[in-house]
Amino acid sequence: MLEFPKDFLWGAATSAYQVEGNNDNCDWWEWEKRYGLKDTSGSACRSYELFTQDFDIAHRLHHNAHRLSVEWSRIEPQEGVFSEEEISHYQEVVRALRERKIIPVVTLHHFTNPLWFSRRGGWQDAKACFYFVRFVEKIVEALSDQVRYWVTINEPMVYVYQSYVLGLWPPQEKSFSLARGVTTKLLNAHVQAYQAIHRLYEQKQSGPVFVGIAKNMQAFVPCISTAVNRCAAAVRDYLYNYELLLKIKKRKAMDFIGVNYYTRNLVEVRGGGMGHFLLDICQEEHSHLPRNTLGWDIYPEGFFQILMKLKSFNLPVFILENGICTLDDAQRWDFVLSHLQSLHRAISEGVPVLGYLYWSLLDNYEWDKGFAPRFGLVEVDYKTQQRTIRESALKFAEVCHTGKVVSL
Ligand code: IFM
Repeated sequence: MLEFPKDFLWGAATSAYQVEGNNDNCDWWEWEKRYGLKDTSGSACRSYELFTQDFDIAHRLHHNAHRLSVEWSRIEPQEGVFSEEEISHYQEVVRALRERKIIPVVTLHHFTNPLWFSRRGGWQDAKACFYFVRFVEKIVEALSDQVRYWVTINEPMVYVYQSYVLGLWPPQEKSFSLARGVTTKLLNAHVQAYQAIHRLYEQKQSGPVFVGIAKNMQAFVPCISTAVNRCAAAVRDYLYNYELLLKIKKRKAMDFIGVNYYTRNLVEVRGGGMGHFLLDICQEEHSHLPRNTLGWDIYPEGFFQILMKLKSFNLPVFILENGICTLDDAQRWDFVLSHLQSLHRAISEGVPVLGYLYWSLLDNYEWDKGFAPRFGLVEVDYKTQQRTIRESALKFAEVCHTGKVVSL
């Protein structure tokens, strides 16, 4: 048996837009309709109302931590106007977790922006950081006596890639220079939010606080091992996985590194020029790895490699997301087990890890992919909102309870 550290944090993650439902005052709500998506988020999992039921399930599954996000567009529905009612709602939500002895891990930005903010230019606006930090101060102040773990921004590079490189997600821009500008804004927003949160806790003498960012990390593997593919894989690994983290570390603005890991990227440069070098992936069927229902390779080895490279940061690592969408629940359990084995291997080789949160507690709204991908430990019937605990959830519950998994 492989044994995890005694005070390890075990649980699952969600985000407001994907589970709450009816977040009708943000850019995604408007965009998903304008874009004509087959599935719009609608009432999603109705967790805005059903959160106590969801947390009862997490409690029964022996989770001792839970990651959720607060929805900026609810809290600040108009520029500079804060809703006391919504702030109380989130106070109630984190209280509900604590009453169940579940440690809340709260994300402040998870892809969505208030409509007023996006209409001003969103993350391109010169005052973007100012607006974000003002919101952060307001909500952190309200939750500081109940929350110790904060995640400033979820997957900044994914946001930039989807919204400013691919031009798929709102605001659907396609420009390397905008992408660079927004990346810098997100970096500054993180640093300023980090400083604001620490300042607040010091002023209130609210005890220790831990602030990090949720970094999506991918293994970059050359497909055919040519010099150009190897070189592109190394460059992408640095730019995508580490550059931002190194900058944050340099500015001393991170108490832990939040890692979201799912898959690998099979690098195959198919033409000349920077675009090909940075973005091309294998288009043939060269990968023989099993995949999730979105076609992502399942590659637990990459998880280990990435964690090992984080060792040099000398900071605790917190796995904030790791999961699979699949219609085969046995495959879900294989995924979790193999990734936990990789994680344990990294821990035993000296990587300090605080905890592991599976993505996701519930099936939920997978952005432009709609409701079809099933990531949940718990199945959601979107017609009745009935929750059904999957077999994999029970197996994971045993791990959360004992802190042990079978060895390879
Ligand atoms: O659903 C997303 C989540 O919002 C961010 N990380 C990846 C998940 C699966 O795609």
